[in-house]
Amino acid sequence: MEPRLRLFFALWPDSATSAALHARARALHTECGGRAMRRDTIHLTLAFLGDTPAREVQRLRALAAQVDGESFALALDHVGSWKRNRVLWTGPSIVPPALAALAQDLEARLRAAGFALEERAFSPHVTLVRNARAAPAEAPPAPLRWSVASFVLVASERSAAGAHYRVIGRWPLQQRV
Ligand code: 2AM
Repeated sequence: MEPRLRLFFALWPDSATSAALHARARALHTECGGRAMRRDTIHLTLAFLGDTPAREVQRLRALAAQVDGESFALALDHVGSWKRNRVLWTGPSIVPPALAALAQDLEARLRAAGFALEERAFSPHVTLVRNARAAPAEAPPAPLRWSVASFVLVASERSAAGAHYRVIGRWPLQQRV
């Protein structure tokens, strides 16, 4: 059988940002129960491809290298919860134009290359807790600033310890002058 991978494009936090996001996840877990994301799994998804033949990675790499995105600062100043799947997440209250443009460019290139994507609108979020028992307090969180200078292609692998995310490609975003 042809090998397959579960793939998605994402923003991957640097070490200081992932530590701060993980601290936020632990605080939410203390408040609302559920299961905090492990530090090494915390990310923001740009485009979810799902189950894909492994041979497509080469084409995905070529496509990602064509993306002409700009670096940006992301202010993670909002915490939200989704009742339907009991996810607690953090995200920006204002989506930076460079992030919207990056997600849009990537999506357009993926669709043009024949990759099937879901129709739902891009809603940038970092999942912090799953299976939460309650919604978090309304209080705004301490501001967390993430300097985004690259995006990645990730393979999601399952093991006894849970999901493991392997970064299989990284592309820089242009520094604005
Ligand atoms: P989530 O954090 O809201 O669950 C890997 O599964 C990543 O892809 C997660 O960040 C997940 O978002 C996102 N994703 C987007 N669409 C998905 C889908 N249809 N199935 C699974 N994960 C999806």
